[in-house]
Amino acid sequence: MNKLRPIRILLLGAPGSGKGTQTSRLLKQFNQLESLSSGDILRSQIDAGSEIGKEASDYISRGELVPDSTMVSLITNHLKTSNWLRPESNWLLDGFPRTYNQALKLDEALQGNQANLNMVVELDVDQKVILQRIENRWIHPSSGRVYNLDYDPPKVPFKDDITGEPLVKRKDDTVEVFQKRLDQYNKTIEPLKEFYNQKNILYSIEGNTSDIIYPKLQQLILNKFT
Ligand code: G5P
Ligand code: MG
Repeated sequence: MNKLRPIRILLLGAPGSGKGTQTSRLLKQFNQLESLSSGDILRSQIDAGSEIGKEASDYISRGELVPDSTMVSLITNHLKTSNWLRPESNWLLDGFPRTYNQALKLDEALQGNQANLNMVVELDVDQKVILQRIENRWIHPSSGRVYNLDYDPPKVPFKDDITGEPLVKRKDDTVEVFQKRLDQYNKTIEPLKEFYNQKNILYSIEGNTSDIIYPKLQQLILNKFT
């Protein structure tokens, strides 16, 4: 898979649509890819007790978005320190940008370095099937690995497959907060999609399971980047 053109993908999708799940599958298949999940970064800042973590914690537990200015500086810093602002870099973003304003700022940072996004994929999953997934989700906080007690259970109950460390529940995975996250997503997604549609890099993949979506996603990438 190393002969592909540089791949720079953004995954869009409602909370629980499977962005993290698709990301781990893509990383296994396309070994030149690295990924960045804005939610994982925020959760690690919270665990570390940093200033950003303290600020973000309240927003996250209420199911609200962390302010754009905080997100833009956090993520652009990460892009710089990871040396991703290069024309030949390959990476995948999960969860950032998720407002029009964040998209504009990211675009500025990328354009100046000839490292534009070249594919934006919306995971289009019926929102009625998502809630149950969230109630059964357990995560390994330090790696971001995601499990589901029904769909993708750990080999040993409540332990991470790789490290054996305990799995935890996310504080925002309650019915009430989840509904707010979903409402928030529905309110902000259209302008974001329109922004990338105008650049002709927006794709949408429909499917009510990750097993239906993954082969389509894989094919889309192979078609576009080979
Ligand atoms: P996050 O962390 O970015 P969300 O809400 O965007 O959170 P989330 O919940 O992480 O997205 P996901 O990654 O799309 O969902 O889904 P996933 O974890 O892969 O799958 C969900 C569950 O379903 C898992 O248990 C998985 O195993 C299971 N599953 C997957 N596929 C299937 C299937 O086919 N069938 C079944 N049965 N199960 C399946 O953001 C969190 C918060 O951080 C802040 C906000 O406060 C946000 O609410 N934040 C930002 N704020 C402002 N700007 C930003 N850019 C921000 N980014 C984060
Ligand atoms: Mg996620």
